[in-house]
Amino acid sequence: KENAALLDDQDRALVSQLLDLDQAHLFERWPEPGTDDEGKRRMLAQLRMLDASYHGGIAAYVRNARKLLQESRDGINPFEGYVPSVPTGATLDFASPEFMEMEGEGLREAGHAAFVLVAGGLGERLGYSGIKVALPCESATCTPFLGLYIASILALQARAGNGRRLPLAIMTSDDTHGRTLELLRKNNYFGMDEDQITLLKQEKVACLIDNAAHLALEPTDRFSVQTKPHGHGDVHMLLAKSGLAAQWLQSGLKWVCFFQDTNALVFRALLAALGVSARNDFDMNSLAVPRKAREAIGAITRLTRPDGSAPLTINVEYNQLDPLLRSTISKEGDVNDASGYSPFPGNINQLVLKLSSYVPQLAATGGVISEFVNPKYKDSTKTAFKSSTRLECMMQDYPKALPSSAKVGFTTIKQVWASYSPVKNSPADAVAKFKEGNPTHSATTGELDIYKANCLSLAEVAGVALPCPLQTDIFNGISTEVYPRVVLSPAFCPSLSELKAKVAPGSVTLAPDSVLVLDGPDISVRGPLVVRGALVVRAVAGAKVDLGPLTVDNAGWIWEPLEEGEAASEEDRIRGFTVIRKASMELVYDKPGSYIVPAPMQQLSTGETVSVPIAELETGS
Ligand code: UGB
Repeated sequence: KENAALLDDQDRALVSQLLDLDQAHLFERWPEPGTDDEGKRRMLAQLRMLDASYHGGIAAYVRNARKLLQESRDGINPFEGYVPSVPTGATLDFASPEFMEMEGEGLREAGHAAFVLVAGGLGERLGYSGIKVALPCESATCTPFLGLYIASILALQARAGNGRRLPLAIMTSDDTHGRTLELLRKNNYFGMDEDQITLLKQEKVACLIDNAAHLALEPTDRFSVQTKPHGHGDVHMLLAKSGLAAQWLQSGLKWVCFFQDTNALVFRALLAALGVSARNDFDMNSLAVPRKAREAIGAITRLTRPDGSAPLTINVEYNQLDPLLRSTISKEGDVNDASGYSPFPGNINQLVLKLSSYVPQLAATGGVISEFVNPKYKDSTKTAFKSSTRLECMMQDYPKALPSSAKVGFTTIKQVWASYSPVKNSPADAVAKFKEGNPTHSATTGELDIYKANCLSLAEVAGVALPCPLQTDIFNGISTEVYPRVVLSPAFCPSLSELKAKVAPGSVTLAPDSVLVLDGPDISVRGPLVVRGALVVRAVAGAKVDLGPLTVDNAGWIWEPLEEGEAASEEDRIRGFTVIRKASMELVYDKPGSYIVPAPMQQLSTGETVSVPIAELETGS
């Protein structure tokens, strides 16, 4: 009351609402007027922001929190009364005729797609001080994840050839917004038009200190409410609120593809998923991977009432799946079937949604996604928390808001290496996972799996014989096979069918520790191309490069394991290696034209065909 003069009408209404919600403790430590007024104003501004950014305001947040905290305390199973079964969807073998067919269909649909990257997470688990999308996805070209994603979208845009610019929305948060913008600006938006990209910033939500949903104050600042991220589910609310999804639909787009911040392989499988979505007219389609029973990855599950009504196809987190199965259809719980895998596909949170059903759904719900709370209790009485908690939401829970007539499916690519290797875990956590025999989802494997996927793709569609045995190494305690360091840029081949068309069968031979970078939309390999060492070919659009018989033999680049405690950049340290560039052949074509490599001597002078004397471009260090 003494501080009432600091409040305008809006503040007054909000504060009185908070008092009604039993939140008086927020203001109890306010000193008398004239002392720390700046702090009080700061807190009022924060409360206004928290009120405005949550659907229904702070009052709705506290009410929802009380309900969910009560359910959590009562041990209510959110899937109570449901019977699980395996949903319908497509299971594809990478590079199989069916995969290629779906990819072809997806490529046609990609010209009508918008893309959404959720990048609000700071990635505490990884222990990297920067934003994750700025991390180089591999160390051969050092392309940041964000650069890779934008290049992938631009390559699809170029192939679609319908003159349409494919929009990209990036969800950021206070933790990532400024640095994401800076990364984009510094790199000239990685070649995309600035107005093709929309940044949507999610706000955090207030932390809660107890089952009565009292809001938490920062321990070191009595004028600041403690906040934490609300989860990637916010993306739907932001797409609704900004009107962006509606705008996309209006402009004639058909699909919206969601993806996470550090899976460099996502675009390898996304086209096939788009094809499956179009073929089945799916309202929602989740990319999935085979999942080992009890593996710590959500399972895509069909849930119905015992009489088969109210079907819902949804991600069930792994810790909820086992008890659900035990209490319904399987006494053994979450077990592998004859294939050696769980019959339930593993969710990797790469989603394709149909805009014509998504937009009306957003309009009806405001994009609000069902929430959950995960308090860590001090003891079994569940009366006190170890630390503050908050409500969270996940983007894959979108189907909970859909009518039961909606078509929700999945697309599993049987080969995990072809579609999923995110960078999520710190070296310490990764090595622990490695010792348990689980995928490490580390910066080490995130990079090495790119080379593996490229090598195996070349083997699948271009009959390239891979070195045998492969090199093996130990990086950050993770012992692994290392494939030749092949980087095929999105501009070179945004689809597997294009790779097949560009690389002649059996035309490439790679030494175990070789490096091959192909970056340019008009490069093709006739061969025989033999790489012992490092070869980098870069060509701008319109530079038609025909790689003919060529043997590259140089000292190459070495992926050198780091010793424990050895000084290194943070990026190298989380990978466990550093790259020593000894020598490479670099062929750079920065002007349109036709280039034959190696250049026939008679074409060296002038004319339409330009040639490059390779020996002069050999570099060494
Ligand atoms: N993210 C945001 O943009 N905002 C947020 O508030 C939080 C995250 P995590 P998570 O790939 O195996 C997901 O933390 O949530 C972004 C699925 O829920 O990497 O633990 C963040 O920047 C799970 O079902 O993953 O688990 C990142 O891009 C499973 O599929 C993305 O959201 C799991 O991923 C994911 O955030 C997986």
